[in-house]
Amino acid sequence: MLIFPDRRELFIAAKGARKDASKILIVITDGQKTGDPLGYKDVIPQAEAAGIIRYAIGVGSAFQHPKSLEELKDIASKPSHIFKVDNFDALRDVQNQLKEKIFAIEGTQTISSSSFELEMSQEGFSAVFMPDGPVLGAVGSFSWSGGAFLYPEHRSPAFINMSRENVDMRDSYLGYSAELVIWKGVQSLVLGAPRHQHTGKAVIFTQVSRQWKPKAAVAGTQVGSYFGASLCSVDVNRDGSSDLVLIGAPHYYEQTRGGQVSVCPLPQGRAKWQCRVILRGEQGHPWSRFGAALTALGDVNGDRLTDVAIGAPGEQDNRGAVYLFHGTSELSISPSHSQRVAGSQLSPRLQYFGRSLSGGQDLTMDGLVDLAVGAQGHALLLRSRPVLRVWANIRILPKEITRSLFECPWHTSSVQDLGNATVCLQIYESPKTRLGDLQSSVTFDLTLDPGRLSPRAVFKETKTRNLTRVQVLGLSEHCETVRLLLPACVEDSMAPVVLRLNYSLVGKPIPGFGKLQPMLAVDAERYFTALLPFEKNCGADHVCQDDLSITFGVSGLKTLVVGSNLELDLEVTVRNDGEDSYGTTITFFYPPGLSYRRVTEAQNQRQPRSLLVNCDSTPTQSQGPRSTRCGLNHFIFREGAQVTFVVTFDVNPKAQLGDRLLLTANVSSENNTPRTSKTTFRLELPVKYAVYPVISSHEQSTKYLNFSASEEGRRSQAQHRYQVNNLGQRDLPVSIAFSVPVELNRVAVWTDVEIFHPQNPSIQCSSERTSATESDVLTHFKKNPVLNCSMADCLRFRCDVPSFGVQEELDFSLRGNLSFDWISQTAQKKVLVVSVAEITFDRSVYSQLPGQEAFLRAQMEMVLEEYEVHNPVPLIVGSSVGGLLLLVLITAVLYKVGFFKRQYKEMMEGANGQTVPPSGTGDPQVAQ
Ligand SMILES: [Ca+2]
Ligand SMILES: [Ca+2]
Ligand SMILES: [Ca+2]
Ligand SMILES: [Ca+2]
Repeated sequence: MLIFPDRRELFIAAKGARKDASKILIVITDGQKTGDPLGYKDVIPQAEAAGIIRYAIGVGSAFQHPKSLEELKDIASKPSHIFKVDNFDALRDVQNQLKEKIFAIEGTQTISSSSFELEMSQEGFSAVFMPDGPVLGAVGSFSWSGGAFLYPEHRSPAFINMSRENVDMRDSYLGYSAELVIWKGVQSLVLGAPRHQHTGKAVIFTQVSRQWKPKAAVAGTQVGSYFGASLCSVDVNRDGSSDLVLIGAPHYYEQTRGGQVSVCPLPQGRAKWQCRVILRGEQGHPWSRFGAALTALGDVNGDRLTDVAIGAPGEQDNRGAVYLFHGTSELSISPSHSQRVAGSQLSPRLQYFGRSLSGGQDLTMDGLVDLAVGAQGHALLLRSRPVLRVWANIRILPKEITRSLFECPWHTSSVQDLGNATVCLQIYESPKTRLGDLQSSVTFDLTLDPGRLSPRAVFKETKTRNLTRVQVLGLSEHCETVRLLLPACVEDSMAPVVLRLNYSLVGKPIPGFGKLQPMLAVDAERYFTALLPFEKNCGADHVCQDDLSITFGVSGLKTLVVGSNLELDLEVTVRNDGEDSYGTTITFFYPPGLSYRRVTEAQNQRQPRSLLVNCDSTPTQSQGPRSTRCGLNHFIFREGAQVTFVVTFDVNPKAQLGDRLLLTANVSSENNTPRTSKTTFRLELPVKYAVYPVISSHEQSTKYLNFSASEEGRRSQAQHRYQVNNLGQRDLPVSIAFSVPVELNRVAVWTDVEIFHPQNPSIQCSSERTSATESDVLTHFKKNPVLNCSMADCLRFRCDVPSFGVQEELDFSLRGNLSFDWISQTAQKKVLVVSVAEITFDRSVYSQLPGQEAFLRAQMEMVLEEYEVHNPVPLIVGSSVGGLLLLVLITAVLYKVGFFKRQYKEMMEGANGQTVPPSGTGDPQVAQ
């Protein structure tokens, strides 16, 4: 059935038809018309005349009938405008075909093209009032490139867009949001394009010779984030110029929170537009759409900086929430929110609370800005609470504690009146309201010497360090005076007595304003501190001029012997001949090799308290000079005071200090009195190094020879061996001198003497002859049968060891041929021949370890003895011919002179025809 519509009711201006719009009629029918008195012949010409384009859709099987089909042809303007479908579901396909055909008719010159200009512009999607006139966003214009129309008064509208400059703008939705920016009186327009290149963009347009041109743009970072869906310009310091634009990206995805807002300061000059701070909602709301709505609030916390509100309508299963962020003095927005108002706090039924916001107006007429919040089907008005701040002050009289009160030297201490402290509080509103006198309950705590173990002053009222008050105060100054006492003598009179005030405030609900309750500003100060100093003993000028001096000594030590003196004691005396000295410190400077060990009281000192000094060393590199700082335990070093103490340093036995040790000490204080010659003391101490070389005679030396007076011209080989060791802790150059008698009154004693030193080839030895100092041979030998270098001419060897190493051992042997003819001059049968060895080194640098001097010298004595020959048969020594009798005889002689058993046994073995071990000397008479 089809009832054909009346032309008089359709397509008339009264029903909304535009004069220039195409007129399209779609007739959907399931069969032939019935019950309509008018025929097609009556109505189709009217429709033709009105230019109505007609589509006919036949639904169902009726149209297999030729008559019915004919009817469709009558209805449709063209045969191509006829559609037939089997059922109503199939209409959906037709709808799509229709769309294409209708759009082509509507928007384009040619039927095949599908591009649009302003047909789908959705003008009014966003709106902002500019000084020139209103601006309406038209997101759908030019294939959803978008743009905005500005309607200036008395002029034709201007279309502001980017589509002709940049084909990439297609589907950008420019104009999705619009915001006005004013910089020094010049207006700019910011448009959001949240689908630009899928990440979104915001563009600033400025007017250049009456043309609106893009000036700067900033793009989003995440695909699908809808960056630019919301905009809000903010004049943070309220000087009339916008400082930044908030750009919302409500679909920005993070795992724990959805949506974010970029804080983008306006670009200056040709600078690139960049965003500095990112604002986010609380964790736990991935679908919150934080940033779906933005608004500038005005100043709600009283710091004269604009604050902003941000909607997050998707939080808590779309119940929604609104966040407050404060402006900062750097003309930005604090990245952490000051408050979150959840829709569920206000009503459990609210949905999408925060999907739209409008702030900055005072709708309640109380002087405080309010915030209108849109929710699904609701609009709510949030009002701000009055914010209070407190100004606090404490005056203490008298301004300092006089010395007579706190020093109390002789009389027993009694409680002293210190004076009065006047505590003042002034509560004030910020920002100002029109709410009249606001009352609040203020709690304030006063504490004396907070942080100290025991306070030096107390309140007269409580007799303790604490005093608490709770009072209801209005917006006027409140002052209160409390009295202070000094209960005992004061040990520390340097640091002033501290009086600390802590306060808190709870606003009283304002009568007639529901539950509106003032509050203390979040960032308000909550304490105040006053100081009560002690009078200083610094004369009428109140400037303390100390006069410090320092001296020290090393108590009798003339030379520091490194390796022997393991500790070095400095006895230090510090005096103050001026006014009181504060924070007196003594600093010692010394070379590495010394290290600070301890400080002790000087003996026999009359000092009032036990130890007055403590020291610590600043850790330093192993190289370079070192220092130790010592402070007096008592902070004030009084006028006329003196302190003596002993600082002990360890001396490293391996230290290299050169030939002099320089120690410096200076004394200083916090008085900052200029230094004088008395504040620095220097001491130079000669330095030597302890060494421990030792020399000893070796067992393997010739100790005994005998001879017979008849053996004229016989000579025997003799050797003297010496051993030298370095038992000390450092290397040193040494010289070793050996003296050997070689001639007595021009008769040879020891000839062809040579020196051997097998170990060290770097040793150089030289020799020289020395003359006898005594000449009276008979008298000398009668007294003392010893041939030494006072009687004999000697050969003196001098061997230089350039570096005698630690633990090194050197062997020296003196070898030569000993004659016996000289002995007849002495008229003795038994004489001693002595060689002497001596170690020398540079005594200006080194010092033998004390008590070990004797080991620097050694001597070797060799006994020469004449024997009687009873048998006229010459004794042939060493001959291969020898009978048993002779051997027995020799053995007997040797036994008599102390020949020991091992060699006797060997000789006995030799006599028995066994192998004789080769003898080094070939002389059986040599005792070894
Ligand atoms: Ca500003
Ligand atoms: Ca503020
Ligand atoms: Ca208000
Ligand atoms: Ca003075």
